[in-house]
Amino acid sequence: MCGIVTAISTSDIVPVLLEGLRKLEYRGYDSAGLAVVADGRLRRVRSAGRVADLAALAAREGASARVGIAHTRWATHGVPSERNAHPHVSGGLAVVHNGIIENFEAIKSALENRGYVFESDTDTEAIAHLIHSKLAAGADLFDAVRQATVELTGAYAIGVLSEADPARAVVARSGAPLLLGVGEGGMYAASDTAALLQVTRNVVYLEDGDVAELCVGGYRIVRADGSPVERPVHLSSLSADAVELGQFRHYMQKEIFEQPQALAQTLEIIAGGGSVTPQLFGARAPEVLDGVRRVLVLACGTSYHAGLVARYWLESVAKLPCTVEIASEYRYRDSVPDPDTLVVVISQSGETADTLAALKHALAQGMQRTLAICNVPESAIVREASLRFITRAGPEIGVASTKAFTTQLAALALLTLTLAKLGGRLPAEDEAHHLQNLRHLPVAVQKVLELEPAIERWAQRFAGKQHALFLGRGSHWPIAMEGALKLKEISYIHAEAYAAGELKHGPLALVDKNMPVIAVAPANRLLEKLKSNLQEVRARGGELYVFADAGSEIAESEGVHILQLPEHYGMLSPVLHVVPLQLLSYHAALVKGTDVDKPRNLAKSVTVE
Ligand code: HGA
Repeated sequence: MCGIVTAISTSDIVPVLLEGLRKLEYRGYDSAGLAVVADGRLRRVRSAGRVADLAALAAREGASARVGIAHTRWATHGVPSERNAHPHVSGGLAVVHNGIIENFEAIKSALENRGYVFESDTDTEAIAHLIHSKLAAGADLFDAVRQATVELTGAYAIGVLSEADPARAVVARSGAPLLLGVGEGGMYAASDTAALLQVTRNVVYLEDGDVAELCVGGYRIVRADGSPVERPVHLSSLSADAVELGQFRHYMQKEIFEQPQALAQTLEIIAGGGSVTPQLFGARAPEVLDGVRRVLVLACGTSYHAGLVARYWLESVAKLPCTVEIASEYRYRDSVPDPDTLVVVISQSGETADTLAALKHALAQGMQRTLAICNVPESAIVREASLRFITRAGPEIGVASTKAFTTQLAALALLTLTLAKLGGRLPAEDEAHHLQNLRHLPVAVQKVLELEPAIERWAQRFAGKQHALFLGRGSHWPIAMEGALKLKEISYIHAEAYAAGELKHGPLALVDKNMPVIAVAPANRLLEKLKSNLQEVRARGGELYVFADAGSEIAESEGVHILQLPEHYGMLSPVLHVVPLQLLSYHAALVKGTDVDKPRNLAKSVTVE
């Protein structure tokens, strides 16, 4: 959340800052702003609107410069407004920030006592004045930033600029992502690689506690105590095309349709081989997985739903007890640590603050067997865990997660098979069968995508509703939860998911002709039970929208609408069944005219608690 860009170059950096913000806008879009030093003066342009509004404003003001910082905001402290938009200034100094400064009130009152006047409601402004106070005490810009960071608690990635010292920009990070871009004739920094592909693919990942000075000719990095440190330069494999919209109207739509390819790339690792091996999860996997007796999955949001599906797989196929917990709860709960538990953390970005903190909490409790399932190889969570599985979904820009979810499920299916095999519970013929199904998965998902026109018609019918109920059983209950979450996120229709057997214990009271009920109904051993629950809905006048599959045999009738997925898919059926629910929420949002890729109040890559 919040995107920052910093640039210093021999040519005008304003277009680079704006293009960087466009690529980072998925991280927050409450406001946007930039500051540059031009003709020896600090100039700031801010807009309470989107990056496009900022660009228009910057063009009107003729902003151009060789050094600058920029920001796109997801508000944590202070309402979205121009007054609270970054950069925040103190004298001739400007700061952009991603994160939360937990001790900002103490810093603020100390600085107010010294005469500093605060103009915004943000925590960030305290950073600006704090650095300014260090400059006033005689430190140079680089050292002033370093000294200030020592006093900050909480999370930050910052970019800093001073009109007194326009030959450099300074950046620092702790607990929020930040990387440097090493360009020809310029140095850059940003919250994510996508913002820098326009100028360079040579990137340097900063570590927590690093402070870096950027000049036209190069950079240096120090630790909080001032000691110099070297960080390797990586060549990013991300192509600029991967973050372009292309023929699609929205990133969410693009990413839904990229799922066959994303799954194929993620599963390439087993494309040729005839068996699963622990090494799929990293070189240390044989040692880390040996003797694992239970699994604890920690995640948030959509990734949490992936964990809930995996619980059914791990318990039924690998016969390992599995608990799935919301990361923000686990990190503050008194739990009983067990060193033989494999802790699996799941996060698209690998920067999710609560998931990272939950992982650190588990490690601090002595749970050393850890696995990260992530879509970003160099992310904080991947670096922290002992094992890793990188989903190869490609960049996910749409705030509503889609291809990250299905590729996480593919990774969790491989984990299930691996643990089952290590436990002696996977006969060779079962393994061959599961692997064959996994290899066929991209084709099966492709066929489900062909249901789009029919789903579009359904979306027309219930986009006008205020509420919706989603029902599922077994491993499809979390799929119902994911369908409800998608609908809430982007169409703002209030949606709840229930294990279908729970209906009669309360939610049935809500059912009438105005409450559409969406059921996930594959042909498995729970289908007959589910059919009875659907009868209970029909008996109360509720309208049913049922996603069945080739074997479900549920007939269309008045008030019962059926869409049939082309094939039944055994253990992996949840991967197929989530796809129509993604399409349903996408098309409901289109009918309602909401901003699909930038839903209100939300943003992606949740780097704050
Ligand atoms: N706390 C700052 C930055 C917010 C942020 O990083 N969000 O993800 C603010 O509220 O402006």
